[in-house]
Amino acid sequence: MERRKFLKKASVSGLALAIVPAIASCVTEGEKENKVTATSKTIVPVVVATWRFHNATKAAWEVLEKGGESIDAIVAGCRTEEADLKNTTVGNGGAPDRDGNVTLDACIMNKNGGYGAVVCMENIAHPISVARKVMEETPHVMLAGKGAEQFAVEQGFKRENLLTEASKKAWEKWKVKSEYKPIINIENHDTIGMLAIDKHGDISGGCTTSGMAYKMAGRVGDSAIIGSGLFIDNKIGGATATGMGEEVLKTVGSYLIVELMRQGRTPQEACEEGVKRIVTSNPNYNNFQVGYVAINKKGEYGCYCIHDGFGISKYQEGKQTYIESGSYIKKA
Ligand code: SD4
Repeated sequence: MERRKFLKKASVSGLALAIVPAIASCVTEGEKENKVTATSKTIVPVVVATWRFHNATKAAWEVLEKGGESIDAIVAGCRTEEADLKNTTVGNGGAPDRDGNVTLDACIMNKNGGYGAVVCMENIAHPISVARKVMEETPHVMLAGKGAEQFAVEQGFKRENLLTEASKKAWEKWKVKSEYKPIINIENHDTIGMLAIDKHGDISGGCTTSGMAYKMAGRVGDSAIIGSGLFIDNKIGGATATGMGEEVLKTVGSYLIVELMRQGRTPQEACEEGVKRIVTSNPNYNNFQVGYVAINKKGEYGCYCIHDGFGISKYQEGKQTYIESGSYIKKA
């Protein structure tokens, strides 16, 4: 993640501490006349993602721009990041667990509240697409481990080795000096959580990750768990998370944020409250990172993370307005 300029948003008091990387998120929205903050009835397609995943948000945006559905935009966006070998926390090229196996978690939610997920799945490069198949082709909502892999193969997905040479080398280096303990790395959070509204005003979301680097074998984080890494209520909005999954799971973060929006909070206020819950209950919060991104039915969005410096900046690239939050901000 590269340092970016940002416009600082008001921070929640008590959270304004840190010096460490904040989340960056990236939004693609319609052109100026259709401001995302519009309260008119105009439906404005919007896609928002954790971190600065331009290629992914662009891929999602291309679907929305052509009038496509939000669920297809989510799949296109998430697949782009899963295929990126340079991203070592999502899909192919993801960092392995402490035994050297790459295990992936992903989930998806559609406009009807449908949910599909895979957890701890190996050897399949596009867990977001397998999660969609679970949602659409099975009577279940979640498949784990070997069962998920077997289902994926039955559905025509290819088995492949997801451990790249670079990830293998990094893991081998880690093994030597780590005493074989899973690490909490506050800088290593590039999970993609993505939320989109299409021209019909329908919201979908997806979240995909290889999870915490060098985690214990069998560890599952928040990303594939409904209400934690992702939650969508098409009447209200959606939220998604990145960072230390254990903390998001304990506070059912994305569900909390959507419920707060239901009670009238803006996406920004709801994200801040989601982070505040974690900070107030865990005195150790300086040692991990959690960030949320949320969107409501009007297309308003917000984002916040544990460490300070989480603001939103806009910039123009061609006809597109991009919006992203600051990362790596040091509070003076
Ligand atoms: C997890 N939330 O497995 C994920 C990790 C993450 O960027 O966000 N990585 O806990």
